[in-house]
Amino acid sequence: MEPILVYGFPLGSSMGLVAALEWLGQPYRLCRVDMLGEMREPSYARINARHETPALITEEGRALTETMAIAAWLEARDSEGRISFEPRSAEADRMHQLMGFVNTGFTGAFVPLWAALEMAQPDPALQETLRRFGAELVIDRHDKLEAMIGETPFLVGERPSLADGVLIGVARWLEFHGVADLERWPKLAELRRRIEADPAVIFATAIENGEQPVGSGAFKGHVPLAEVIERFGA
Ligand SMILES: N[C@@H](CCC(=O)N[C@@H](CS)C(=O)NCC(=O)O)C(=O)O
Repeated sequence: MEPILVYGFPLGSSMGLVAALEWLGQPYRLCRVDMLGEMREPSYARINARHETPALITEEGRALTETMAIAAWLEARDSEGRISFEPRSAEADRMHQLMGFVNTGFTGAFVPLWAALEMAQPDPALQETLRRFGAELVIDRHDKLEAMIGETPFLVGERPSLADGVLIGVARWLEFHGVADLERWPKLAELRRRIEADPAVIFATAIENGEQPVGSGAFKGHVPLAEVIERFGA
């Protein structure tokens, strides 16, 4: 069977992995999950006990969670070097370094902002503190990412890689939370424009929006969440 990427909407980090699947060009399916609804239901724990997306159902039907593990799974199947680089090369090391930074400090910086937004029992004073703290963290992590961006068109080299995919699903949260003007980080602004203009990212964004875009041909359709849970859940 084709692997199935379980992706979350709205604004899931998983969007970048959908783009990576398009770049990879091997047959895959998708499973769409409303992160504000069905992902919180007890049955979703059978796919990910931490109630998070993304998750990947492998060709053997195993549920694999955590972005970095899914990225490693994709990299291991990238025999044509479409989304990654020669093992043990400087490019491969840099790609892993950037993915590690984006998936930890950069992504984590947004946690206080999400917490303030999604607080079940509103607490204006705490929410204001979280927003201020989150904005400081996000700006600091953007400063650091800006300093890590080199002179190449994409994060590592001339073409998009897993590092660009992991970044692009998360980076748009800057605007969603209204933290700062992206132009404050000129290299990142240019990089994001380039990645966002890529056909695979346009495809992934349209999928997230519930549209039916025409992709590379690798996408073989959606599988309903109930079926994924029933067939592959723990
Ligand atoms: N460490 C996990 C974190 C995944 C994560 O935080 N996913 C978010 C969506 S991008 C999520 O599901 N959050 C739970 C929620 O929104 O309730 C990974 O890297 O895959």
